[in-house]
Amino acid sequence: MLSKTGKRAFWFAGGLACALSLLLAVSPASAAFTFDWTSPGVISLTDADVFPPGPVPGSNGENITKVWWGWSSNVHYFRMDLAGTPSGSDSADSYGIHMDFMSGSGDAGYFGVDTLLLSSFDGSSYTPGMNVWDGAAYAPVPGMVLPFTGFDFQASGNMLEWKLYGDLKQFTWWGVTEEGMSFRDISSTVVTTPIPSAAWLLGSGVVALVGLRRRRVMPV
Ligand SMILES: [Ca+2]
Ligand SMILES: [Ca+2]
Repeated sequence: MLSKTGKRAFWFAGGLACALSLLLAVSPASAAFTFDWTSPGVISLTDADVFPPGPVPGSNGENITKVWWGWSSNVHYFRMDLAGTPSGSDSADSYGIHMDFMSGSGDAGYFGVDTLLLSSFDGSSYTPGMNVWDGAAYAPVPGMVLPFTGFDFQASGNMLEWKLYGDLKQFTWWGVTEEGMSFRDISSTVVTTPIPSAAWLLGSGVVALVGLRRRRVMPV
């Protein structure tokens, strides 16, 4: 039997172990968005470094090896894996997700791409931003004119992640690295399927309800 003090020490030790394991679980070394890249519906494409779709990169820090997309609760997650961690001497000056989700809008000379999620790299840190085709050029978005409510970015070694808040329809995108305004690497095209089965079920439920209501008010 443990004494009162012994019991207290036991629970304290247990609590400490729990707290430590929690700290380890969220340790910044594995900092990443909470998104689970093994969840159903995730698309991942390994980049083959062929032309097309993109030029062969000049260095590991510019070389896209894999791109990822996932969707959860009105948030789109994009991920770009590189052959090496970008550094001052081995990097692209821009890492981006180039998207086309609005038909009839976008640069006709660039496959109708209308939205760029960009992260400029200065050799040590990233500056994220979003540019949208304004009819003549890709310009920073003054507030969210698109169906987005915001975006987020973070990098962990050779893994870059963008998080885009908003409900979008199906769209296409690819990962791009650029140096001095010229492409270094372009990944294969990803076509998203952002409507999960739960939303389809809800949608058909709403349709059924509307049908039911219509039938009820139909004159006899
Ligand atoms: Ca590549
Ligand atoms: Ca477009």
